[in-house]
Amino acid sequence: MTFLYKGSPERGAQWAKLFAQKAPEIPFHVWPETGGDLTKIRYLAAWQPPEDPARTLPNLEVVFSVGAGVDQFDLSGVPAHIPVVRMIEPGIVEGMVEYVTHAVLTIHRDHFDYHLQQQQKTWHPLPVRAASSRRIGVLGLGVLGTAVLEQLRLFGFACAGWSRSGREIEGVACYAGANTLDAFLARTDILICLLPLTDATRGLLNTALFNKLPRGASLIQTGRGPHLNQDDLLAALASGQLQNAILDVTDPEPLPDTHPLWTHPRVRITPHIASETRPDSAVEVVLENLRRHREGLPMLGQIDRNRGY
Ligand code: NDP
Ligand code: OXD
Repeated sequence: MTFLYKGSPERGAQWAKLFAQKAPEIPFHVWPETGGDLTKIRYLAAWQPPEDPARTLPNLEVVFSVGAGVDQFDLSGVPAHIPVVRMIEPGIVEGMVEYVTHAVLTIHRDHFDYHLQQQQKTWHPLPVRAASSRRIGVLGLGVLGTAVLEQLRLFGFACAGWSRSGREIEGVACYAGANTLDAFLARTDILICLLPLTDATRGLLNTALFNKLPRGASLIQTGRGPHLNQDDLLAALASGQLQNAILDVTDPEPLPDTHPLWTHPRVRITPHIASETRPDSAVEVVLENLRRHREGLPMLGQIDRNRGY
């Protein structure tokens, strides 16, 4: 029951150390070192599996994504009977809550304007708006969207979220399904994207959607680059339909040097760091999932391959 890690070698070394401490009975290898006999590999944790996994790792039983999303996986090469498990662990959640809270407060407390003022040596206080008058809307009410809203609610923001099937979150107006999207957008001043990337969500952040937001709304994009039509974003910023955008993900990553988003005064870009899997808590979750798998129980974060998330 050998475990193979295929990702950054530095993180692999951390996982190896944690496995040696917490589960010394499980042989653990960090790709491209595999222990020699690929038929012994039962479990794979990867950002991207090796090519043709069914042939390369013929006795594979579970594929773990080292990230919360699985859109980067080419699942066509992973046989249908093999469960694919995404990462749900406290480190990813805490990181995302911090990032989005910081981004919301940056917009809410007018830091885009004050940054421009500073460049012009201008001292011009703007009116401070009550959090209760600022309407936050989160696309995606999963593990991350829910945690973000639970934090933002504490500041007093008017909070709402949108998902496919609906949720109940205290103090948050929850919208469910495509036919509620327009009403959700119409009441959203700061829109946060925390959707998985699927055929249904690719390109969702486009001109048609921006036009349904109140004029002067802002975008925080922490999903996946291909959710956003970047030309449409530039047009919405130019027309004033959108006021600010904070992008943690782009398409491609990184953007080419000449891309206008890099230097746009109303855009902040970070290099896909909103949150990161934390090896110590991730290994705990993976070990719990290995136990569940051995006992025939459902694993935490097991995705529905038909739904794509
Ligand atoms: P979950 O699977 O827990 O939640 C996904 C949510 O999106 C669910 O509420 C789901 O609805 C909703 N959803 C999916 N498809 C649709 C659709 N077509 N229409 C409406 N709602 C939809 O995911 P997480 O919260 O854990 O993560 C969300 C995403 O965040 C990841 O997939 C990844 O893209 C991104 N991410 C980005 C990181 C970064 O550093 N920038 C780090 C980690 C994650 P329902 O509840 O009905 O199923
Ligand atoms: C993830 C990510 O999905 O880092 O975890 O984006």
